[in-house]
Amino acid sequence: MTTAPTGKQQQNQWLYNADGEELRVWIDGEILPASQAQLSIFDHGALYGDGVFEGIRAYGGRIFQCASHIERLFHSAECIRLEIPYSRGEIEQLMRDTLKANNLEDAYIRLVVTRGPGGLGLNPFLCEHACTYCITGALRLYPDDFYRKGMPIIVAKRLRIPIECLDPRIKSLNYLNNILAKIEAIDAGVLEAVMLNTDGFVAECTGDNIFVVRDGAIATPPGEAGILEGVTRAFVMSMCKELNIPCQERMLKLDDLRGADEVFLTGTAAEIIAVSQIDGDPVGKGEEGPITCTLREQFHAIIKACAPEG
Ligand code: PXG
Repeated sequence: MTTAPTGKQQQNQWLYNADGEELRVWIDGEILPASQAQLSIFDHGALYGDGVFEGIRAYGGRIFQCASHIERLFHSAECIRLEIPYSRGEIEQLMRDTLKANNLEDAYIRLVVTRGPGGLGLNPFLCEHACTYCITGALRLYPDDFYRKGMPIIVAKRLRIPIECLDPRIKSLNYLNNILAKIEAIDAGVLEAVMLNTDGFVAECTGDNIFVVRDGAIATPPGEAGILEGVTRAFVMSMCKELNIPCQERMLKLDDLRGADEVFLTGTAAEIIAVSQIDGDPVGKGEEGPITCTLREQFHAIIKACAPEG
């Protein structure tokens, strides 16, 4: 039985390192102790969820798929007509500077760009300037057990927001759609929920993409299903190509999940993790299957082999 950390303990994980020293964050060009960094209460990121973000990992001092994350950040910003006040190169540098300020090599990086301080009123163009900040800290993964045994999930009643309303390809600060599905998962005693789109097709989980394996072939929903096109998802698809495992993007029904030999999730935090049960029913043999295991081991081998950058 794993005891879930309290909110305070979770917050402390981002405020202090393992030695009890306060972590530093980068905010609008300054590096400050986390407790001293401030965001205005008038920031439209806080008032309206108006902003974009990225969740990124560093392994052995190397920022994993750095260019893809930066590209997605700029794409998300462009979609909401938010101008990021830094170049792609400056964004990469500020992440490196934050890691360095905290002496971190294996870390989670949260990069946020908000619309910035403005008045009460939706107009984003009245905001003074975008606010950019970067938090780095220790990793927060699913319990170790889950990687060996697989993780139970549920099917959320909450549907993924349609592309026409708010394209899930935009990684915005508006995560309530996912949070409401996550609450369903927690209420059901599990950590993740798969969400369907309004046409009844499988979209994704609240913070992870989903893959099914049947008869040795892999499939995952396409962008048009209403998903965040995950960086880990793209990496896994390229790994499949290398390993000669057929992998296609196609629309999936719930029955494709229920009748699968294996189901696994991918995400920056989760990496690759098997699904053992859906709504209490076992997937395949109810444990991590051979293809998920191969991909997970290959993923770790690649990450380990990444030589630290100079
Ligand atoms: N779908 C959604 C809705 C996500 O938020 C993914 C898929 C996987 O994408 P990546 O690019 O990470 O492979 C995500 C990513 C967190 C956290 O703090 C969530 C994500 C990533 C990192 C941290 O819960 N979600």
